[in-house]
Amino acid sequence: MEVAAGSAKIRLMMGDITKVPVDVVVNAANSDLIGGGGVDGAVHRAGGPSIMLELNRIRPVNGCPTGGAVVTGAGNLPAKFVVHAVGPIWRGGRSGEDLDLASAYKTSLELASARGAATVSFPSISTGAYGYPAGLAAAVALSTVAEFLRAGTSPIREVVFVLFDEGTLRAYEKALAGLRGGACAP
Ligand code: AR6
Repeated sequence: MEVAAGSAKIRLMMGDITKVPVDVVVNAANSDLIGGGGVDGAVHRAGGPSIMLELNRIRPVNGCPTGGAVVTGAGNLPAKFVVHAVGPIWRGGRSGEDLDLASAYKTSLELASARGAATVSFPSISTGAYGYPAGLAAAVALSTVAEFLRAGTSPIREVVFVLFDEGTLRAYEKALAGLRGGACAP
């Protein structure tokens, strides 16, 4: 499934994000940037040790705050760069999780744009170990990406969400269909 956002497009697919060739792969990292399970584990396994070596050099003293991100090379991944984005841990929805999640996407898109990326892939940040409900996360993810692309200030031509399982893909399809609905002029 794909939709236009300004002169760019947003595409959804099911798969393993480490296997999809793009300019920039976004990883769902933690504040300590020390690797982990889920996408983070897969990115470091497939990308090889150079990614962690680079993180060890650039890691901020207090880690990377929730909603923030850092960039490294992509090692053996079929990409030029990896953006390591820190999504929020779900705490029930009243702790600003939506703003933090939107910030993780926006910061990633800004960093990818600054590297001249034409294509960017995202996993479903925060909906695995961090427990963010997929339907709510999908709405935040897609509206944030669509707004960014519609502004037309970035070299990014395509954002692809690489979703790992059927349920997450369905949640994003539903949210993307909602996004396509009519818009009201201000
Ligand atoms: N490709 C695409 N999506 C994947 C892949 C893959 N190879 N592997 C898992 N997913 P998670 P989070 C999906 O837990 O919730 C890590 O330990 C997964 O099914 O990777 O942001 C970090 O180090 C789910 O739909 O990220 C952090 O400590 C989605 O990716 C913490 O987990 C996100 O799941 C971050 O938790």
